[in-house]
Amino acid sequence: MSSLTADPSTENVRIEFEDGIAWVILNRPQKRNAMSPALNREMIGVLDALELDERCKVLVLTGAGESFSAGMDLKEYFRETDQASPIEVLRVRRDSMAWQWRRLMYFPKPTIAMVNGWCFGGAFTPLVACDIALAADEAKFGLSEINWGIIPAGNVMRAVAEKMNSSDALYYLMTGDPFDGRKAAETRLVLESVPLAELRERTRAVARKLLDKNPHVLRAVKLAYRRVKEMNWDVAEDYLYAKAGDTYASDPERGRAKGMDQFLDKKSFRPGLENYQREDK
Ligand code: ACO
Ligand code: V55
Repeated sequence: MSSLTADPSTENVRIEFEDGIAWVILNRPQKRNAMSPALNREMIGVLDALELDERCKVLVLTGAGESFSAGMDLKEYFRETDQASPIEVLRVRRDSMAWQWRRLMYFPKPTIAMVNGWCFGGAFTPLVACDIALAADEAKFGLSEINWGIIPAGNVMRAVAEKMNSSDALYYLMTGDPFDGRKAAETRLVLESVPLAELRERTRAVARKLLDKNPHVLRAVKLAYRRVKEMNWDVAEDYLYAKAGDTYASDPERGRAKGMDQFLDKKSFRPGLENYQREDK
């Protein structure tokens, strides 16, 4: 099947395409979308497929029912692998980390986490690995690891350190207290929270903004940000000039030339306030 018709949905992950948006829905609502080894394995395949699927221009990660995700599946990911061979433990960890941050963080299209409900522990990793996180005011978050006797691993603690301000980070890591979407935004773990009834529409609006941009340049901006964040200023200067030249030279829609022409000559738009007029969106 061509990428225009194939359904990449799996047993535990549902995909819905809508006008350039791929809604990736963690789909074990009866288990609060806890991430099992099977779900993790499937998510690697889903990201592989969507990377090359033209119907996906922006990816939204969310959860079915009343949960975003209740974190790692305590039964299937932890208790059942306690009996498994060391190789099997390495395999389930690798599959988990492969999509939850490595693949997701460097996914070449914009990603939005839409936190519609419960979000605990392991779920913080894919949450932070998305470019933008939007939450429902009513969503409940928690670094619940301390409550059941483990330290946050699976790069959860690294994800917290990336986004959450450090006063809140230690408080919530050490107490395991749950907090809501508003608090998540206040700590900067997520960009913003809105009432649950408005979350989907707000997410669509942010996705549409991104859909209006030149996708070639958008990909370069995102990936360059991920790289530059780890660089010193000298290396960043060199990298960014090289990347800017390369991005312009390889841009199929010649955005930079159009932008200058439309502003300086046609005077048909102002780049400070809006995007240049694109022909083929
Ligand atoms: N792992 C495995 N099963 C889970 C998980 C999980 N993380 N979360 C929920 N479930 C299962 C429950 O065992 C239950 O299964 P059952 O119906 O077969 O008995 C079902 O989902 C529903 O769970 P309830 O607790 O009955 O749902 P409720 O809506 O009352 O509460 C809540 C939801 C608050 C999310 C609760 O399920 C919970 O505390 N889950 C665990 C959250 C957590 O601490 N996750 C681990 C973080 S640490 C880490 O990810 C490494
Ligand atoms: C977590 C912990 C893990 C893991 C994945 O805290 C996620 C969350 C202790 O191992 O493999």
